[in-house]
Amino acid sequence: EAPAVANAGNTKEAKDITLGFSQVGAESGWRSANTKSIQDSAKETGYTLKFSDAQQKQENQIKAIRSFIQQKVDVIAFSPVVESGWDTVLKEAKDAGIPVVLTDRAVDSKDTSLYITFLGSDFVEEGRKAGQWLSDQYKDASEDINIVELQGTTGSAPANDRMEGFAEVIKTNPHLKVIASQTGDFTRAKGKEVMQAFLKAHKDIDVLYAHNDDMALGAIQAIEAAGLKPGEDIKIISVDAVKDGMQAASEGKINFIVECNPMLGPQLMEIVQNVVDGKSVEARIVTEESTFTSEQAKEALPSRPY
Ligand code: GYE
Repeated sequence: EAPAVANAGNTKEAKDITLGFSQVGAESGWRSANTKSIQDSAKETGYTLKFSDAQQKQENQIKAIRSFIQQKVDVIAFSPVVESGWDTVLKEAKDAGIPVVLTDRAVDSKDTSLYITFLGSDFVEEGRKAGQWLSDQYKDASEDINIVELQGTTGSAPANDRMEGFAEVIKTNPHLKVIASQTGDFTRAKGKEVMQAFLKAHKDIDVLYAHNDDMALGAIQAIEAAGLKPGEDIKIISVDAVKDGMQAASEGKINFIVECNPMLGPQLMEIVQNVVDGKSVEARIVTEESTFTSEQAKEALPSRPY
């Protein structure tokens, strides 16, 4: 028997609860782990999941949300590819009486009544952790340290915030200089391509800060192809701590990884349950995360779940 839940006097069995989820895409290892977590958790709870992949395009997400509204799902959840431009469609959901949950990425809407809660990481804090490690590494530097930055998807919360947190911390050390910063769209292919261009344009790159592991992994290919040693000739910091990233870290090719947890499924299903039950939900739910040096990555790798 599926557990019954109540909504304003009506009881609904788990199997009668439908969640519409609009995913960003399949751009990275993080995203694949996130999708799997959501699909597995929906199955476990017995909810019906309508899952839609937007292929990194906002217009596809807006279409998916409109279709969820038409299908009268019980709850809509989505991970907004970029921060701005959501007010109209979120108002449509609100007018239809369908609660919306933001997962993973934030929106910049002033009207916070347009969604119930935002479940995800603190990306500014992730950027600060990356900057702090670097700042500590070079606290005695007497010359300029040239940093190149591979940004995530332009206009996305993690790209904006990881850039901001990092900049905030490294500015306390005047020798840390970001000499180039460009988007690699969170993908391996673009990370490689942009790093190739960085290497052509700048002869003296000391550090790469990549907003995710996949871009760092692409950049590592470009660095090796240029006859340089990743992790030695160029120090590398990235964010996520997915398996391939942790593998590269354990081999010393990535020096420091800031963890970003993609396993949001179980918490999302709990939120859906509470929303359907008419219970109150916290407006912001932050996931817990740590960091890994190469040595710590080597130790943690065998027991990483994703
Ligand atoms: O870091 C990156 C993915 O929004 C936190 O998106 C997520 C980011 C993650 O493509 O790998």
